[in-house]
Amino acid sequence: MLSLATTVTGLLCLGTLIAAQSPTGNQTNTNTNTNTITGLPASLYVDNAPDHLRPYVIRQYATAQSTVLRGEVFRFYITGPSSNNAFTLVTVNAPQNAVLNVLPHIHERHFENFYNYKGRFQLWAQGEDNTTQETRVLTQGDFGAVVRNSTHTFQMMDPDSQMGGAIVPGGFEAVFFAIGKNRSSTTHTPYDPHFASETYPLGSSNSTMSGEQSFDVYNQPQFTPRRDALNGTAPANTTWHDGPNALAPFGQPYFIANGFGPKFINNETGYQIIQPLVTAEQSGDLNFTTSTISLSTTPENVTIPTWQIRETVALQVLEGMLWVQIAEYDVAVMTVGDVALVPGGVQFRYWTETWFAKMMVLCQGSNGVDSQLIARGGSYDAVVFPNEWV
Ligand SMILES: [Cu+2]
Repeated sequence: MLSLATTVTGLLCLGTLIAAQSPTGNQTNTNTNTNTITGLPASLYVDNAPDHLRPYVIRQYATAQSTVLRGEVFRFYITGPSSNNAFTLVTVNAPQNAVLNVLPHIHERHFENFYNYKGRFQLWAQGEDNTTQETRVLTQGDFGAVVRNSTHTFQMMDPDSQMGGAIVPGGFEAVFFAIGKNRSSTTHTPYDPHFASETYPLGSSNSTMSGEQSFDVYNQPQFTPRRDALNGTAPANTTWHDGPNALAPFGQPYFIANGFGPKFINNETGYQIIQPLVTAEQSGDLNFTTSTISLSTTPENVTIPTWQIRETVALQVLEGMLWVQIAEYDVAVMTVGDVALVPGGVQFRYWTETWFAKMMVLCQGSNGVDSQLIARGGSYDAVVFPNEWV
């Protein structure tokens, strides 16, 4: 149903734009049709991230420049070119793995976010200056921030796992294009099932990020991942799914279990619960924020607000469905995993008509959707909104 609706919407947009074009190339816009999208491509929907900054919506499991590396399928919903280097948004689908999925390594210039969309994976991170080596088993909604100069690695643990998140600044996908294999799939299956029965020894030729220093990958062969996690965490004195997690000071890696991080509520237009994962403090000079936002429906008689933010914003649906209207495009109805990218300065609105929806917001700069909602909201101590409207 959804893909049919998408196709129909795409065709209607195309028809509108073609009808509006003047055969003489006259630049004067005398067309009063409000559906005309001046200077923007006819369709909002893409199957691969565009090669330049523009508004777009890309569906979960779209081609998204799919790349295979060691049995993992990487999809790049947002790339350096599609975000003007603001950020890359990648997901990884892979089978359970008996060994590490990647050699331990460091990025000197890139901040790598690890979000668990489903299943389980284990993440290791150790900050600069030989701070303690930390590891966590991440389940759905858990988050790990691998700041620059942290040694890190990961291992997929469940057959139906999906890992991913933002890498800042944008453009890091280049290393995967260089060393991975271009993938095509007629069915768009999350990953190829035969990957599950194959083995991918670490360090085999053309299978790891070994020696890819020009791409900001510095292997750390001396790093031995600790295997002493108990209840999904090590060292033993760490809080994981049994108490609150704070965002770390600038420069340190950290982990936030789903629902155990800081929470804020904004009730200007229905309820929105904002759970920051990275704020301006943690991103520093990289200057980005990312949060999850849990949304109620919009009460009757409340006008859905129009946003216009100076810098680029991306929304990805995590639960329920999201309605997004960008520039003069028709409303996009988005479901789990779908991504919308809105360049700075472009007007947009979002809302949900499902009773509970959750999305990830990714904002360039320090005044994005999440920061503004928090500034106009208040602290909150729950992951769900109240029983009654205010
Ligand atoms: Cu990395």
